[in-house]
Amino acid sequence: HGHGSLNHGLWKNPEKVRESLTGESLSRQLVIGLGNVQYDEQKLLGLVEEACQAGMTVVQYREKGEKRVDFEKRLEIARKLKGLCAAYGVLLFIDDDVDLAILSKADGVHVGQDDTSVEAIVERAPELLIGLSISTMQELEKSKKDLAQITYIGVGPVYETTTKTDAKPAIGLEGLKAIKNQVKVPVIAIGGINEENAVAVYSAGADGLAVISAITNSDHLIETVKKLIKHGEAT
Ligand code: 3NM
Repeated sequence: HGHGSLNHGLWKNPEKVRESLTGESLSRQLVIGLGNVQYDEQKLLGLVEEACQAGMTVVQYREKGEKRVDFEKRLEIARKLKGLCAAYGVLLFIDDDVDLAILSKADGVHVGQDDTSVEAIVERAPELLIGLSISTMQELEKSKKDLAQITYIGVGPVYETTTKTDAKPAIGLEGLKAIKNQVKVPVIAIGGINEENAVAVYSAGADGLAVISAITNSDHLIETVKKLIKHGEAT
């Protein structure tokens, strides 16, 4: 792998992340997306703390769908997450909600193709790091001008996922490679990634992994997180 030695610290310092936008020196990252806490807020905070202890480098807070808690509650949770993450040097990204990211003093915001534009985020909140989802070559083409402004692209779904109900078709390792070959910005692979396929995903060129169910369904979270990270170091 061409990215040289592991250095999780790069992502532990937002300034450094911003300086390393070319991706040349960025190391493997493990992003964990969590949210929809209406079922159990304490469980969410507990998962995040454990994952922080195990070496996760970024957490993305995402509350989706009809059942999500209201904005005030989301803000309360985001602020708690920020405090927790900051204590471990882990970055907090907020999915798809610039207001929530600003008010919770999150490190970044993650947007999809149909969410707030990168341009609008930069204008409104230049301090925020930005992650952008890209699923196809067409989306990549459409997003070319945004690439210089963002921290990473989320590419997927690499494999079928049951977590995101409106996910696009799986692009496979070939789809991931094709996009990786076109960009300098770090590529975070997402969708159906787990302990079994992580090595293949890293081998295809991913700079990091983003996972949800691999963590939420794991009954040995710390081991799972450590394994996902270790697979990146070995690849
Ligand atoms: N975004 P799991 S796939 C949130 O392709 C999300 O943009 C995707 O969950 C995309 O690790 C996905 O359980 C779900 O498959 C990831």
